[in-house]
Amino acid sequence: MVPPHDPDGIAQALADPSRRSILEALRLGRKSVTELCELTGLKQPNLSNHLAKMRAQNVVRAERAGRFMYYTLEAPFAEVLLRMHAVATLGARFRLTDDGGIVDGPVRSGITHNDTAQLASQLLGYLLKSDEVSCSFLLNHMLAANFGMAKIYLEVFQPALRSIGDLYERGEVDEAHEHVASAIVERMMARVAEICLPTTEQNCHAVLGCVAGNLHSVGIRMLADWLHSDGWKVTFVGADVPTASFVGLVALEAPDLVVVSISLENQLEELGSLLRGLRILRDEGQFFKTALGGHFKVAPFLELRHDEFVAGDLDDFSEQVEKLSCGKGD
Ligand code: B12
Repeated sequence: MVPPHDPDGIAQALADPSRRSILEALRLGRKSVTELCELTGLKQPNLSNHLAKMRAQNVVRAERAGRFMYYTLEAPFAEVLLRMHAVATLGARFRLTDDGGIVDGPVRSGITHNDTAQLASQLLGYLLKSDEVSCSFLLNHMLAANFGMAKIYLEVFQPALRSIGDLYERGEVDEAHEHVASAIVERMMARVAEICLPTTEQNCHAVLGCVAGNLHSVGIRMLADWLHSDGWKVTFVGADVPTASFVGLVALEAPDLVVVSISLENQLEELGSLLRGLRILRDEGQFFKTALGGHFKVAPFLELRHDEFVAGDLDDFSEQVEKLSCGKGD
């Protein structure tokens, strides 16, 4: 009997250009045989032959709807492997032009520059058009050019999102576009985090979340991804965390570091309550530091204790984290 998600099946499919083109087409979603013929350029008997083999190996799944048979990618890891393959062979089919377009072409490396300011402005253009496919090609380019996580996050994603904020302030972009842009960037970040895996283990644990009322989760997600890639154990709680349950989670998980993001002045009161709750845990014997940051600069409003610190962006945060020692309570 064929085991579920036969790894040899997906390896064989990746090694075969025809099967790979079928899988690439299926990444776009469920497809009929006719659609697959059009997308791959394969003749139907040849296509059906490949589909039958990949079906037997549980690489693809078939389901009938009315008169038609539809195919989908079966193994979740097929998607991950395909992405890695796409990065490795980037540009074989598509290339991005410097002015932001995508053209078909046999050029291996599409973008002819690695200037992050220019890449950020290209990304901004795609985000404003809700063009996730072009965003994805842009990310492929950066991964193929071996940009690290910090460079992609700080020099490309962050400035593009901040430009969206400037446009919002001038009334040129609305909340819906802000939502679309941050959702696309979050999905791109998930791809980066999947590739930038930790190479060491730090024996350090961080809990990260936004203070109650703060919906801006992208920035703190960047910190979480960076900590994870640096070997930390990470508990990411996300946006708008109710204060009592934030404190409850910290009590339960006993981390070395608690990271809190705040974006607007009206969240200061909740931040005050959260800090009080965390200080009680410390007074009761838990050892951890608290880092504060985000769009709203808390420094003039809160008096911080020796075990609490404020940082700016990811660069500043990572510098301060490098100096921490875990598990010692100092
Ligand atoms: C996307 C976005 C949203 C999205 C957020 C979705 C999501 N899933 O995150 C949505 C649509 C929900 C939103 C809502 C609002 N937003 Co908004 N938003 C933005 C935008 C465009 C991008 C935010 C972002 O992701 N930036 C990129 C990340 C990487 O940068 P970052 O968040 O600054 O994070 C970095 C550092 O701050 C730091 N950091 C972050 N957290 C922490 C924590 C610690 C401990 C440390 C050390 C560091 C740290 O490290 C990060 C990485 O370097 C900004 C514009 C901007 N200038 O950033 C406005 C912006 C933050 N929003 C703003 C406003 C006013 C709002 C709204 C009130 C109205 C609106 N625009 O819809 C609501 C309020 C929501 C709420 N209650 O929190 C203002 C805030 C102004 C202010 N501080 O007074 C901004 C600056 C836009 C503007 N110019 O007017 N927003």
